[in-house]
Amino acid sequence: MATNASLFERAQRVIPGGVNSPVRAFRAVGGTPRFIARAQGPHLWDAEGRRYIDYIGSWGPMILGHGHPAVLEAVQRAARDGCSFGAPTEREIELAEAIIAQVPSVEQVRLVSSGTEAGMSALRLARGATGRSKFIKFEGCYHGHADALLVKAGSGLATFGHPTSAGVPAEVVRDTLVLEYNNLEQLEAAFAAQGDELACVMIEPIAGNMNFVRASLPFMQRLRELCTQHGALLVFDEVMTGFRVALGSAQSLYAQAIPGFAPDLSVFGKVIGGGMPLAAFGGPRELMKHLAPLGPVYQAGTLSGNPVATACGLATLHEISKPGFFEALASRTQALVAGLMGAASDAGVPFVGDSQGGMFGFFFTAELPQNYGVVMATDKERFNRFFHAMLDRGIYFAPALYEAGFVSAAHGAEEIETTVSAAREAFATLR
Ligand code: KE4
Repeated sequence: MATNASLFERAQRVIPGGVNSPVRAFRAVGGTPRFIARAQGPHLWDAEGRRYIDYIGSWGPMILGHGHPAVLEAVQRAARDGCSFGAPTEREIELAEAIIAQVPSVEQVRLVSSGTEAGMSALRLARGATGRSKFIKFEGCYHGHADALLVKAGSGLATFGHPTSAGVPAEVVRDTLVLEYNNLEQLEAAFAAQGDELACVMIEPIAGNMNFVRASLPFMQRLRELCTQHGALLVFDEVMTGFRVALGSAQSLYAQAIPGFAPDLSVFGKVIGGGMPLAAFGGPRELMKHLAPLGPVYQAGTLSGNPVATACGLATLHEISKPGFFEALASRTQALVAGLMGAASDAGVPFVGDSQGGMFGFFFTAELPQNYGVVMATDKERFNRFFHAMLDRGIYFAPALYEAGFVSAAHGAEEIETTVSAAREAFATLR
């Protein structure tokens, strides 16, 4: 029987780093990645037959758990009718209608195949619609690997970014301004200096790419005001939070707290594809009309709106739209975080967590971090030891301290209890 180690060794011969996405290689936590053979409900099984409770859920999509019967049936039926046509289908209309039904700020959506493609296209649309090139993103937010978005803060305030990746020419990120998340002072200064030159501000409303950091209400309210005042578009990257933290996505939470709040463009992915390659970006007709074939902003894709992926996404959205779904998911996720915090407190280990809907995060520190710098200053050594102590006990958390975690509807009270009791043992080793 192949082992994780033998598969990893073989994979590295033919795939760079042995993985098709870097975070899967366990380089942040060390050790050998688990090669997954199959999954069902809240569980994964690796190549050695070892079972894990899965808190990654494919980095968000598997909100129903693995192998939901209604989703499987929809995917099998769709595949039998044809895997791809390169022509419009009714199901693309149905999925667009299902997304729009839950997100009042979106009147039209364009379906694509990945969050990167959706974020890249939303940026191009914002630039095309405003005729401006500059835009703001925040340190610690990830919007996919399009060149203009692979950028870190420049030195000092309101200076333009530097590429975070080789192969990205400096001129491509010359118009990308990177600010500190939740930093009102930097936001005010940046808009004062060049607000009228900004095409947009792109933000993860709850930043799941620095584990779990909420944008504060004062920050988000001021961001909305400044964008409106200067004619810059507010782009919500909800690839991770969309249909995950609430049925109406994160923007519905801000709209509850800030009357009339809405972003101008939204980016979705993960949950809306139910685990198949599907993402989307959308907004008011006034903005979406700039897109080809109507307008001059070009964007296209061979597999956009793929008939099997749309079937998977539709079946998923149908299930999560059922009454009580998010209340049950949120209480299960809250029970997990409360259980972990209680176990850490009993062991005297500085540990704090937060959650919204089916998304959670935790840090080895006393207070919830408000920005990337604080997240990266938390206790990495303890995180990595905890990760492996839990993995050894059959609990699979995200293999990096800057990643979020996800609970599915298939995680029952038993899985939460098993996880918390494993954590009690793991925290005891961290004293
Ligand atoms: P994809 O191109 O990976 O489908 O989506 C990019 C993306 C865009 N926006 C946000 C907020 C995202 O979280 C992502 C992708 N998330 C990562 C997890 N941190 C995917 C995991 C990976 O890169 O393998």
